[in-house]
Amino acid sequence: MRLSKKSKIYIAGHNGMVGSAIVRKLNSLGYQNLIVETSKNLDLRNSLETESFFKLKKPEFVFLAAAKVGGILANSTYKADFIYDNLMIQSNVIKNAHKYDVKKLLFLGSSCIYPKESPQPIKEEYLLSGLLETTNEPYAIAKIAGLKMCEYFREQYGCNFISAMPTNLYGPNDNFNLKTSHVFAALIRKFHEAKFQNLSEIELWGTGSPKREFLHVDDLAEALIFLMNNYDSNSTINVGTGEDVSIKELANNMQKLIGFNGAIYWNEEMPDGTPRKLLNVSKINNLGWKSRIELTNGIEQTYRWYTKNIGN
Ligand code: GFB
Repeated sequence: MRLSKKSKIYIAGHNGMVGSAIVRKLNSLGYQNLIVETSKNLDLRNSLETESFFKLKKPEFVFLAAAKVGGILANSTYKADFIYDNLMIQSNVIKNAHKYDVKKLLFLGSSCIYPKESPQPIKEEYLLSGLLETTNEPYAIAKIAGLKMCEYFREQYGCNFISAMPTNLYGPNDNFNLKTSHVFAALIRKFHEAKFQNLSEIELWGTGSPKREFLHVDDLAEALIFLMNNYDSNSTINVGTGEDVSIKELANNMQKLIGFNGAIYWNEEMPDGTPRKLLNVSKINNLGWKSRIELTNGIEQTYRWYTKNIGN
């Protein structure tokens, strides 16, 4: 099953960082029949609204990139919202994709679905082999339910629903709100504002020793289209770069690139979260996809985008 240039392709969550990267990539590849709807006009947590949307639009392919997402503070603060919103969104989209005969659906999860103490790098088969990281357990449980729901709809109804588990993401259209953002976006904004406000010090969270793998959303979008065209298996598949850095290393790289000369205060009252979550990406690499955007280039590119679109 492959996308054709005329296929009716619904990108759920098209305004978010991941959804907008998928739309950009599909447009650049000449796919003309994209279906999108704002969350103002279509609340995917609402079953009736979601059903009438599918009944009307009848998409053939679905990228399920709509979700309630956030960094370590948001996830540990709004636990009920993270599990409820994500379960509702994904259940409504998956159920209606089946009911209205969607040819193929790709569900997006996250690397936080794996146990906190997984051996590194993390293989897909480590899923459910241990306790989850507490700071993002609600989100992780919702995403595990989503990938399992795709597997069970395939098993019971023969649906061609696949799921992909990306690592930590960054890039254009990220969320730069310091309370709800992920670390990459938070550091871009903190260093930028500190530089232009001539601050002598900025505060970062935790010890800086956890390690994270960072994948640019344009690489992810290319991987997801690759999987939509080449992957039809029932088990989930990791998407990442295969390399990680400590938060401290990331901060030092960004501080140099952005040109902030002040000090960094590491507030250890804030949680570190999972010590490490480097993905084993040999499965997708063996299929024929590898990430291309190096982290240093990615930081430069994202900071340029930030200063042009937000930080001016
Ligand atoms: O990206 P982040 O918020 O989430 O935090 P996770 C990564 C690391 O960066 C943590 C540290 O150790 C944070 O303490 N950090 C340092 C900061 N300074 C900051 C800051 O100013 N802001 C933020 N946000 N972090 C997320 C999950 O976990 O990973 C999500 O909560 C999702 O559900 C995502 O799975 C991929 O990487 O720890």
